[in-house]
Amino acid sequence: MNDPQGPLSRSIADLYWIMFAAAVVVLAIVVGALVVAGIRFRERPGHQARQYHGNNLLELIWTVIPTLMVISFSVLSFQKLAYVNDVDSGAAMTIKAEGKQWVWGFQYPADAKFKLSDGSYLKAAEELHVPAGQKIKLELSAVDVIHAFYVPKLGGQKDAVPGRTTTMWIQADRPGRYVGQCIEFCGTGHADMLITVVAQNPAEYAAWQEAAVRQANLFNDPAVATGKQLYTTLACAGCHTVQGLTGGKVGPELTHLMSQKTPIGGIAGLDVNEANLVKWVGNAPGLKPGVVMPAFSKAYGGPLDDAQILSIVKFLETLK
Ligand code: HEC
Ligand SMILES: [Cu+2]
Repeated sequence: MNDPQGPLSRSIADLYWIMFAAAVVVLAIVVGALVVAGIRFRERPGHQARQYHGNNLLELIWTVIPTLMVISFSVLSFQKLAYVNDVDSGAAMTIKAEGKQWVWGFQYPADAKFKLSDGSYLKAAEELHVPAGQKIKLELSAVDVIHAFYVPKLGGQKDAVPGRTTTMWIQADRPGRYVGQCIEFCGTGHADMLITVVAQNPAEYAAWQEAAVRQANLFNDPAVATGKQLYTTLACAGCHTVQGLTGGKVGPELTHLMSQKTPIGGIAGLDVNEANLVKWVGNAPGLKPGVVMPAFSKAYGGPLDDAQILSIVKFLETLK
C-alpha cells in the first residue's frame, strides 16, 4: 500500500497519507499541550497549582476542529468510494476470479482471443495476466468459504463470498509482476493462497495469450488423452518418471521435458520439439546405438503406428 503501482492503489494511498498526516498533527498538538501544561502549571516552590472548571474557548476549539476534521474525512472517503466502486467505466476487460481452498482460479473473458478448441475460454490458476495501463474489472466468487482478493500495489481488497458475485478493479501503470494474497483467513492453506498479477505491454500480452491458448488446446486435443493412456500403459511408465503419473527410474525424468535446454538423448542438434520427439520415440536405438530405450515404431519392429507415436508425443508436449 505504501508503494502504489496503479491509479487505484495510488488514490487509496493518497487518502491514507492525508489522514495519517492529520493524525500526526493532532497527536503532536495533544501530546505537546500535555507536556507544556504539565511543566508550566505544575505545583512547585513558589507556584501553587490551580483547579480549573471549564473554559468555553478551549472547549469550543476542541469540539469544532475535530468535528470539521471528521466531516472532511467523510467527504473525502465518500468521494474516493465512488472512484473505487466504479468498476465498469473504461474497463478494458472483465476477468472472473474464483477463490477455492486454497487457490485462486481465473477465467478470462468470452472473447475470440481466448477461445479454446473445445469451445470454452482460457482459464488459469494463481497467475493472472493483464495488459499494463488498462483497467481490469474482476468478478469475484468463492466455492467454499469466504476469501478476499488483495494485490496491494494494484488496488484495494474485496471479499469473495460463496453464492454471490462481488466486483472490484485493478490496474497496473507499468509491466511487471505484482504479488498478492488471499486476505481473509480461509483455513490451513490460507497463507499459501497467493496471487501473482503479471502486467504486460501489448506485444508481450498478445504473445502470452496466444501461447497460453495453444498450451491449453494441447490438453483439449483427444490425441493427448490417447497419448497419456499409451504412455502410462506401455513400458515408458516403467522407465520414466512423470511426477504425479509414473515413477520409473531407468530413463531420465520427463516431468519438465519441454523446458529442458539439452537436446534429446544428449544428441547434438536433436532439440526437444515435436518432430525430433517423434523420431526418438519411434526409433531411439537408431539415433543412439546401444540405448536401452527400445524402438516403438512398427517400422523399426516396435508395437506402435505413426498415429499412436504422434499422440504419445502430443502428450509429452504437455510436460512443461
Ligand atoms: C527400457 C527403458 C525405457 C523405456 C521402456 C522407455 N524409455 Fe525413454 N529413455 C530411456 C533411457 C535410458 C533414456 C535416456 C537415453 C540417453 O539419454 O542416452 C530415455 C530417453 C527418453 C527421452 C529423451 C529424454 C531426454 O531428456 O533426453 C524421451 C522423451 C523418452 N525417453 C520417452 C519415452 C517414451 C514416450 C517411452 C514409451 C513410449 C519411453 N521413453 C520408453 C529408457 C526407456
Ligand atoms: Cu482464501
